Amino acid sequence: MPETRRIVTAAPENSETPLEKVGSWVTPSRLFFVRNHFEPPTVDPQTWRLQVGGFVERPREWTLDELDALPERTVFATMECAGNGRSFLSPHVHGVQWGAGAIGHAEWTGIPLRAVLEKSGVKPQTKEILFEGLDHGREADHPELLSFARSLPLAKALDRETLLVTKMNGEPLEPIHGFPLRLIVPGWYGVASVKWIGRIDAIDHAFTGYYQSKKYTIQRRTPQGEAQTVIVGPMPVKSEIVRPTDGETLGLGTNRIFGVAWAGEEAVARVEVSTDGGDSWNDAELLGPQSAYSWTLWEFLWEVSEPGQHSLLARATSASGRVQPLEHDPLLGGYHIHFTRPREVLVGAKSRRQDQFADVDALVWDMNAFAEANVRRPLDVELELYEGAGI
Ligand SMILES: Nc1nc2c(c(=O)[nH]1)N[C@H]1C(S)=C(S)[C@@H](COP(=O)(O)O)O[C@H]1N2
Ligand SMILES: [Mo]
Repeated sequence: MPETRRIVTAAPENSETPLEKVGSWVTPSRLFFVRNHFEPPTVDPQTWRLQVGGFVERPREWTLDELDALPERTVFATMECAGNGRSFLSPHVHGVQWGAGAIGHAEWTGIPLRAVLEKSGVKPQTKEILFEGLDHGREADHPELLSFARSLPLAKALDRETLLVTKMNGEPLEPIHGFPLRLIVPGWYGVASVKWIGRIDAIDHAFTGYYQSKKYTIQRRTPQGEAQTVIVGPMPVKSEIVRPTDGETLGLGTNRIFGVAWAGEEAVARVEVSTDGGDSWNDAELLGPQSAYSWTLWEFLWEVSEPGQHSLLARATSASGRVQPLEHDPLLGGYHIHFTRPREVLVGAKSRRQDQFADVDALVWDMNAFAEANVRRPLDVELELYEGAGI
């Protein structure tokens, strides 16, 4: 059976990347998680138009062919849903009950949003750029018909790596991932990356639509100790142990602890692993590129000589020194769930299993492809292989 996404809700589809099967730096599109608030719209690319308006000198509409004629750019970026990991919270928080898999890393190709905005001439009073999807429906606490819409501050909208994407992993966008056109906001939680875009408007005020007022906001403590409401934006630093999985039985000898780590708009600088519930920490080895927006794969080879129960933890540090927290801050509610979550494993007296990480070739291939596409950055794409590791 080929791997598939793991369904969390069927209609509309909300589904997870089968994270424990990750064997490549780029997540295949068909395994890449899906987050839909409404049923995906069916879009006819022949009649589809992108409307650009609001505070611009030259409002206009674009056909797909006209957009395709503009210069392309490619960005590798990790996208995580802001509610990823919600099912691990205690007490329970309302919302889609994601496990760890509302995340993926892909190669996104399209037109810099900036290029399209420049063609229309953004007026000086513009504060934000607003994006509206073609999907709509109703929410339990919002009985009137609602479109999925989000805005970006002008500076992030004009960033050269904020793209209007037509291709994911080198192929035309799949309908469920936003065909024919979606936004990708590298380093930000997925909610910013509006799918099935129909309209873009330059606006002169802060947008307060449903998905950035009623939902997708967090509370933060100011330096003065006051709680402040903030719209979900850049992703914080986080790591995830991919293998072994919770409750897995390992063998004596060398066990590979393998995972991913990301830090939003920053690169990951360090991942540490604890095999004793947080009493002591060891540096993991970072595999392949460490660059802004992209997750970094890592491994730690754990020598175990005694059988027993172990609590495994991983924590990541970003390039600027931000460290993944050990606890979930309740002020964050059901978003920004990036605390270190223990994996409980049992080390048995024997049973050394073959290393399941058999697709290392694919991983190295991905990393080399990235290296070619990003020749400006120095890269270390070496990956060592170990025989007979425990997982
Ligand atoms: N139009 C539209 N865009 C959307 C959404 C949506 O429901 N409708 N969901 C957002 C959220 S919350 C996430 S996490 C990402 C998920 O993108 P994916 O389904 O391609 O993984 O899309 C974002 N863009
Ligand atoms: Mo999301």
